[in-house]
Amino acid sequence: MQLDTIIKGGTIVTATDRFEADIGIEGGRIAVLARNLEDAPEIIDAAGLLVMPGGIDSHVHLDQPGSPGIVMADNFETGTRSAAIGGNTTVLPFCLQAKGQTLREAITEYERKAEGNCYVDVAFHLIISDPTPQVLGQELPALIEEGYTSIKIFMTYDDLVLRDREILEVLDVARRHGALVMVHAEGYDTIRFLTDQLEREGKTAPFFHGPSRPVAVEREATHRAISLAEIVGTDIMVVHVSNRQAMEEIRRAQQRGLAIYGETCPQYLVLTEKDMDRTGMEGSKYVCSPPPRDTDSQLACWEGLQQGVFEVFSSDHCPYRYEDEAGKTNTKGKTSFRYVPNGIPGIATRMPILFSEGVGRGRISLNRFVALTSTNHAKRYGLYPRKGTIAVGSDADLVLWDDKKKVTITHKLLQDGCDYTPYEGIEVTGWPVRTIMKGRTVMEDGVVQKRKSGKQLKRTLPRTKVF
Ligand code: DUC
Ligand code: ZN
Ligand code: ZN
Ligand code: ZN
Repeated sequence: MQLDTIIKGGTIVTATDRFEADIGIEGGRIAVLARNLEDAPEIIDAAGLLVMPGGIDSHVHLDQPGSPGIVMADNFETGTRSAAIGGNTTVLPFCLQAKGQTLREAITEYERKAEGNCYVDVAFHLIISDPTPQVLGQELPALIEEGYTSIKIFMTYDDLVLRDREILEVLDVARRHGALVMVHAEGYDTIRFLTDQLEREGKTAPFFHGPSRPVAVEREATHRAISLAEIVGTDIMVVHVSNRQAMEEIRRAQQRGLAIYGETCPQYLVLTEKDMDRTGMEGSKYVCSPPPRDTDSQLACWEGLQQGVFEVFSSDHCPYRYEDEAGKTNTKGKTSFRYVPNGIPGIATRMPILFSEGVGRGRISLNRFVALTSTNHAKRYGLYPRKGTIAVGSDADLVLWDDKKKVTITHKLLQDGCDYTPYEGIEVTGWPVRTIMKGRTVMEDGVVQKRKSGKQLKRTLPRTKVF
């Protein structure tokens, strides 16, 4: 066996193990795990570093159009570059079906945008906004068979919301063909009612984004989504869970034996509603949906991560520039939170924040960190064992992690297309110092290589049991 690369002297950490070994790489895959490997053209010294599966971020938005005039700050090039900075080797963005569009048209559009522009591997979820009989009866079943095995649906937003009947129809197709439905659980009518009421009272600052979609709005929709899934008899992933009451809905469903999965994100661990309470439009830098809540909600999200209610930790990277006509401060001449696009960047900061706040503070183990940032994403979304682990035969997608390195997060470090980070000034201990994809270095010490060798991945059905 002629190895191409050896990663030498590191401590390998997977979702289940921790051991000292060298990694021999051949043809982009892991060929051997053993002590004292020698003889390869490239030898990477990992002494004193943790060697973990490259991060998989299964919830990111790249180059997705917002409402008219609003432009997403990252395309596939800048978004995947920032992903590599943060130790990721695979991301799962969304392919958004616009109303009136076929799914196939949407896929063609997004795959064209991604082709040749990605620093890391990419696999698309579908967003269904227009579940016509043609989409549900023909397109979707065929696409699931092709490897588009996860679909996001929304219970809110003018352009995206599905009625319960439509949700049931999508869930039923997913059940019959084995796909996984990801649900944005916030109730449309209540948000509209509260938004109108707040505006009438002159409460239009970014802070009021929170009160326009309180915990009860998310809890109610979570409960309803779970009930609809139970009625149809299918699995769902409740994404971006922000608080205790929604988390408890998922926990109760799991305790009743339902296959309901949960995801939470960095913003729900380290931001609160107070971050939106700043002068002028400054608070809009923290506007995302669901909104950051309070410190008990943060505690609940930690509990969910610790206890397995949440099986994946994603960024929900959804970047809009702050100082830009096309971004956060474009309020169409009016100053209301209603016009602030919902979403914040976080593709590079996801792993460092969870590592520092989670592993560093003894809230989660190193193995759980790997499961939450990589392995469980691969299993749930049909990429395992090619992705998400360190094993012979798997892609050599790795992150070399300096667990002692102290970094103060600043936007400049992240190399995304946005103009700020909501995590500015946060100090973390532990940082990715090298990202390796299919055996080749993509990022070293904050420098991203020129080569954009990320590919679009085909996926299998997400049937693997994660725990
Ligand atoms: N949902 C997301 O998943 N991302 C950003 C905005 C939203 O509502
Ligand atoms: Zn969402
Ligand atoms: Zn309930
Ligand atoms: Zn999202």
